[in-house]
Amino acid sequence: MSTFEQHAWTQGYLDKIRSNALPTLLSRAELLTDVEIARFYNSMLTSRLLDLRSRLLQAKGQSFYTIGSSGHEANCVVASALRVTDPAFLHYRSGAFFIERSKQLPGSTPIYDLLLSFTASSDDPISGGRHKVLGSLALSIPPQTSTIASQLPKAVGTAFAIDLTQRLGLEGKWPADAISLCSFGDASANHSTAQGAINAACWTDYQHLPVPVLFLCEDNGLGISTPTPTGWIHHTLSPHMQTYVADSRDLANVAAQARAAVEFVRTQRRPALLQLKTYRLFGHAGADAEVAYRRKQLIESELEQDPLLFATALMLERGIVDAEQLAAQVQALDAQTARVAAVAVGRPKLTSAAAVMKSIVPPRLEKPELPRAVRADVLAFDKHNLGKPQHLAKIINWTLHEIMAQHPNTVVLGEDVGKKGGVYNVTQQLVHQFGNNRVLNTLLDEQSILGLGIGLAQQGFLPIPEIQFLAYVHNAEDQIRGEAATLPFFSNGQYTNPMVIRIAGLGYQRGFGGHFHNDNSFAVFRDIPGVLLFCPSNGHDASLLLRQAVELAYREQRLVIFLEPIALYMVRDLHAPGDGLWCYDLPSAETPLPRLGAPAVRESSLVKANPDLVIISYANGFFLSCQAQQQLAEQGIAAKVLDLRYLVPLHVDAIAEAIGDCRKVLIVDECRQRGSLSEELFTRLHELTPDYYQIRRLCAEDSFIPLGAAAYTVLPSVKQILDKVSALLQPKPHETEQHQGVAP
Ligand SMILES: Cc1ncc(C[n+]2csc(CCOP(=O)(O)OP(=O)(O)O)c2C)c(N)n1
Ligand SMILES: [Mg+2]
Repeated sequence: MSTFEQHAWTQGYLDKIRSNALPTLLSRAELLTDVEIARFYNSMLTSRLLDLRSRLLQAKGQSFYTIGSSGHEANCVVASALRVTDPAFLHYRSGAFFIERSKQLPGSTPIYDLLLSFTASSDDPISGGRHKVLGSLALSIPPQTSTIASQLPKAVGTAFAIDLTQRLGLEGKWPADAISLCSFGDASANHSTAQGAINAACWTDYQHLPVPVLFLCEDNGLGISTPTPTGWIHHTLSPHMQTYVADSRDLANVAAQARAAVEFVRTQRRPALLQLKTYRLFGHAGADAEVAYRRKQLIESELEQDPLLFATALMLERGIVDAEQLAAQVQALDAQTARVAAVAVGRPKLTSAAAVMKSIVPPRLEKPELPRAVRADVLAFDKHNLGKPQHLAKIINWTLHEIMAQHPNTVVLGEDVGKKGGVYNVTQQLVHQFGNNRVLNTLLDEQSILGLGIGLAQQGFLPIPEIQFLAYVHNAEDQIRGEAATLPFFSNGQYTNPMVIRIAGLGYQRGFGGHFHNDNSFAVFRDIPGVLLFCPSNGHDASLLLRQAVELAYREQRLVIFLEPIALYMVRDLHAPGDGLWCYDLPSAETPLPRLGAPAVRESSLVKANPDLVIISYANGFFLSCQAQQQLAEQGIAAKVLDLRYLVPLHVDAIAEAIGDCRKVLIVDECRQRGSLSEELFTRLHELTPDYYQIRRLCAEDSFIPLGAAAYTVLPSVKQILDKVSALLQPKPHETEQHQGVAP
């Protein structure tokens, strides 16, 4: 649609009103009062004029997003059936829903707010100029990103969380009788994320657990250029839940179906589908040349089905206004959007990286210190082990017990975390101590687990989801990357989802599992702004780091990924069977938390004024480096070994401080040469003090991990560490100071 056509549309619309060239009504809409019709009409028209205005602004380089709601505006009727306190996770075509909901909150200024969003002004009350999103804190509309269907898992999670709050007698963000709404397109309904979320809702409902979520499918029959087969949405979705069907051209029909659907979900606390027939007008977005894939005739006949024309006809037919009054209303509203747009384009923009990045890290909250749990009580179930040094898995388990006792709003969730206690017993006994409302055995779907985590967090819980193996986070990573991590960013810090995601991972499991149970890449977390990644190698640090992660989530609303090296879960000995050197005491409640970003330092048993080299590692690599350290000491070489513990972000100053004056550095990274932390560490150390350090890397091969003993052929070993050390200490003639960072 060109600028000319946009003006032409308004003119043509006015002509239609004046000449009464409007469609025949499908019903007289007896159900609706005149006041309701006039309000819906206003929301629909406002949304339409804003769509057109956004395109006009874009033509002038003043607006940056033109995907609109034209033909979908009857979704405003659904908004009116809901309350402003019902969280709504919206499709990008739910503009009229947003406007209608604003009317439930006196003082709202939706036209200005939306225009600020289109024009990317830092005054935009939801995203602060970072994206065009439909969102508002006051209206309970968390902002959505552009990834279709990614909001469905958290909408389901939110629904579950609302009723969980009641079962646990806690205070939540959304009230006890709230319901969760998510809208999405018909093509989006096919996405595995949507299917997974709908399945998760139905799986929960099937077990008679409350999950009050309304799925609103805005079915325009197209996904960009791909038609949705006629009847497909009904065929694929309706067998699973109570379904309501409505046509946007008949507002009374939409109201009846929407009210019934909302009533059902609210009173039964069960999921339902509202299939709303919509019509996509003016192409997919501003830049979409629809004629390339759709017959002109079809485009024109779709324009005749325009729900706004039907609403217009209803206004006139019911005699709410006459044609001239209505035309005047349209012109007045159009003029108003033009005036407000003129103001919005002049409002400030984000002009510095610091301003853009301000909301990557959520704001810190002033929260009371919670009393620590009484250890003897919390861990009484394991009293014969208490007081004795333990391996990593048990110490994490004990720490989880203490955390859950201290923070009444923590919830542990994941596959098999209940009675089985997780694959490696890390969550054992928790369900017996805290009950199955706080230890949630989920279905097998990582997207739903993380979506539930986000929903719980938005409701005010402190969720601790578990992903069984690192390799299995990948098919759900968008829930972290595109949803959880971006929520504070796109809401200017107003919405947050603090949580601690525990993931068991990394390689070296003796003779077990092959690649997927020994995945040695966490590169996926390293480039997500704002996310923290902790990785302990031993029980002592694990306990402190887990407490710190929870503290950061509790107080600073942070999203922390807690990576646990599976191969070290049960390890007790370091050098020889029975030495018990990898068993640790549970740190006392008074033990101070480590300085964020500071590596743990393990000095050589060989005392020298200065170490001969420093080995930097983490997790299994740290364990192997400690073994190497002893052998080096026996050879008269003093190696200081650092355990990074905090992997994202890297605090290079703290690392350099721990290295001290030593120039020779070996990085032992159990992840692959390409994409592993070693690359960043090497670069950052070099950038910090150019050419000061003489650095070597020992990494895993760029390979997947095979089964059995073959696994060790591609992973760093103690022998390789020793070889690297000797190469580093006795450079060969061709290795010069400039020739650093040779791949292993
Ligand atoms: C996961 C993902 N894949 C692809 C896209 C690109 N994309 C944006 S909208 C869209 C079509 C969505 O169609 P539908 O769900 O029917 O919504 P409609 O635009 O028709 O309202 C696609 C493929 C995306 N945003 N997200
Ligand atoms: Mg569609």
